[in-house]
Amino acid sequence: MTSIKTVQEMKDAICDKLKLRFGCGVEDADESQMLYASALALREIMADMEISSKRELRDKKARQVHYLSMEFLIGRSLMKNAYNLGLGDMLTQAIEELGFKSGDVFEAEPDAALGNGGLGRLAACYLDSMSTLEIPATGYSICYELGIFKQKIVNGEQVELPDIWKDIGAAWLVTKPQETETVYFGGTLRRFVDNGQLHIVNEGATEVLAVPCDMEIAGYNTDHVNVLRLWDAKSPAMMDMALFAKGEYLRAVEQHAMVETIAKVLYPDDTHEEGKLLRLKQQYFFVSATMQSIVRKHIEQCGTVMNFHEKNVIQINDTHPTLVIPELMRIFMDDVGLSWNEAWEITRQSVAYTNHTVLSEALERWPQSLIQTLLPRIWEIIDEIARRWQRHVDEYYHDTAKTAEMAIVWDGQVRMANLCVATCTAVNGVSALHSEILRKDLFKYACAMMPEKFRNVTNGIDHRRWLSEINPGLDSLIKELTGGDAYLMRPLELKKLEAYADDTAVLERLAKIKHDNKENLARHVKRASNIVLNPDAIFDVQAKRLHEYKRQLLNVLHIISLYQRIQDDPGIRMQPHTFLFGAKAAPGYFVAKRIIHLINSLADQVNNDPICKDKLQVAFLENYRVSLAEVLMPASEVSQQISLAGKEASGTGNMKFMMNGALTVGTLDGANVEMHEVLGDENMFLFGMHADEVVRVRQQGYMPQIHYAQNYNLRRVIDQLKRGFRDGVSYDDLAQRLLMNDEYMLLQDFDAYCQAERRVAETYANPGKWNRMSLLNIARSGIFAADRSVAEYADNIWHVPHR
Ligand code: 26V
Repeated sequence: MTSIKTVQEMKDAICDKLKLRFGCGVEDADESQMLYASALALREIMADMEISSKRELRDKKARQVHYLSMEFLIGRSLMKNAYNLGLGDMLTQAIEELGFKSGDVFEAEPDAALGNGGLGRLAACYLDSMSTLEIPATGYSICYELGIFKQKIVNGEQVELPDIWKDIGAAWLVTKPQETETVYFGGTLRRFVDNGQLHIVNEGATEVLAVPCDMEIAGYNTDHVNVLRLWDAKSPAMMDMALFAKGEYLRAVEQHAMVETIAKVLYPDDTHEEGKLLRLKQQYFFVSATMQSIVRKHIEQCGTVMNFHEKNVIQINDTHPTLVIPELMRIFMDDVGLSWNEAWEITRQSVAYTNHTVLSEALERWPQSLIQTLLPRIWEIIDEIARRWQRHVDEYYHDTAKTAEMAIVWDGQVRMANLCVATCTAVNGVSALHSEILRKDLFKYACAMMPEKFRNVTNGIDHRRWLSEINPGLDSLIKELTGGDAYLMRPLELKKLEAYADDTAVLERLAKIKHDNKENLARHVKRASNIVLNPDAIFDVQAKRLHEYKRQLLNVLHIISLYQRIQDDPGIRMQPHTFLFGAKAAPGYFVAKRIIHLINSLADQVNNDPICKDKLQVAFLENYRVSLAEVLMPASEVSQQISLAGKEASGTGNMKFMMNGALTVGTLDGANVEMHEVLGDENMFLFGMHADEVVRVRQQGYMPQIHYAQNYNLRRVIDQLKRGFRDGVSYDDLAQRLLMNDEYMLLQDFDAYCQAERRVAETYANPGKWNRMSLLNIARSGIFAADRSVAEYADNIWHVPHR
């Protein structure tokens, strides 16, 4: 087995790769080439480990997990892989000794940003835990040429630029053309009987080649390596010289171009998005390639598919990969020759579904006509599943309203969530509250019929990345106080920190670490955007996708009211307060983009008003992404988790902030509820309506204008929105939206929110108290480690053993 044991060996390995890949010596290499060569050096080790992990799986014939997700928000991998292999320090030293600043080399790595936000980052954290817990698992997605767009702020507004990552990012990918699959779109079905057997063939379909590009995922402190398989789309026409020879050059090129758009770009999450043909093509493309590949390997191993469900479990990450269900049925019936009932039993027992949102506009529905033409055979199978399901529901309830609500095909639409719920062995939400809402509300009738299916697995984060790797100061303090690095494998060890809750020396060290991290962020922001942050101000942060339900606008309303208070009394003594935002808006989500513009207008006003000096500052951090979060989390002191209760399925940013010692201002929503359970009222700043109150207030007829009429401060803030700020842009549209509709009830929670922010400022004025709370947040964050979540999936849903 290849191994690197000394700094010298690491340097040799890097120089070797520089020579092979770029034909240059270290004296001629730049940072990107050093990065690439370092990646190749690590990959050589991981490749050996991948091969032996596969060998072991084959020998043991163990059950495997297949995690299907349209998104994996990986971020950077060089430091992460080095860390997991135990080579972090050695790599850093080798790079330095070769004459480079290691920081510059690590920063040269582009984020692999194949995801939008929480759902994709969760999948990436789970890959790490699955490898670390030595679970045989594979992730599957699309090898998008362009990840989530790069955000530029121009005159206060978001502008999207393409995210070209593969030139360098490809260092982590190994293409395996010998494992190419073919995916078929369109065509017409023809049935014929041969030897007494009914056969179905699809004639005239468009063929797309799916070529796997594998990324190795090393676990921490283990030789176990799993793989993330990203499918690239290639046109067979390009390879089929016959078409060219027949003078069909243009058709060949046209088809080639059409096919290769499939893996071109990641769809930005837009909850209002119409069912787009290209998105459906992407979904079926990666699902079909994945299932063909899994079944093929299974048959090679076992010679039969009758035990498929015993050896494989397929996790459906949100409804995006739902077509696995009809695709598996198709393969079992049409390719293998099983009967419907046989195929159904095996399929049903192989699939599990995780729901990540209750927003009704985000629940996927596809026009029946689209599926019919694009995927004729898949449509037949869905239609049959839907018919059987409907009969079953009818016999159970004898209630047409319920049948309608639970239907898979209804009103010319295919409802993907209902297809998952009807079929899967397990359905889970991602926090206790969210799972409860699935059981009591979204899927209530299905749950009453099949309560045993419904589970909860509260989300978790990779604490090795999100604490140990990115916050080295805190990491060493924890290791010192808890007596070693046990917490890296057993995150609940963090609890030991509680013993120091009243140790002033420890609390002061904690404060010093935070301050250093704030200075580090300030340097970073200065370099990236030329904004000067005051490291002595409270760093109060809201970083997440921009969505109205997450209520960034509520944060803005409060900042405006603070600003007005300073205008009323410029001599006011207050703790300097810096509000930081990071957020991308879906390019088609107009209101979200207006809110970004507003934040920038407000920042421009406040930061240029001399009365705000050393009091108030607002900064919008451009292009929020994994690698920016890695600098931001360790530097944050206040974490804004202020969604309308009942809307945020879980949140995972909330966990990253908590683990790095930030205190949460939050509603009782998503995983905040479970944070509150371990922290108590005294260690976070809760405010606002609870989920059931939200329902009640809505039923009673919510009238936002009443708050406007009755609350002077609020009225002043909203009037300011209408007038706008010194850049002359009016935000009357946003003001009207709040007054007329206020779907997410900002005005209802405004007062409670301002009070919570007041408690934040008061508490911050007492550093002893603040630092104690901060320490307790870190100490009690262990349950939010992804290792815990993945172990729960393994025990309760996948039924696979783990470390
Ligand atoms: C919807 C769409 C619609 C069409 C275009 C592309 C696209 C991509 C994603 C989505 C839905 C995203 C759902 C989601 O990200 N949910 C988040 O999942 C996190 C992990 O469980 C959770 O912590 C967040 O609360 C939840 O919002």
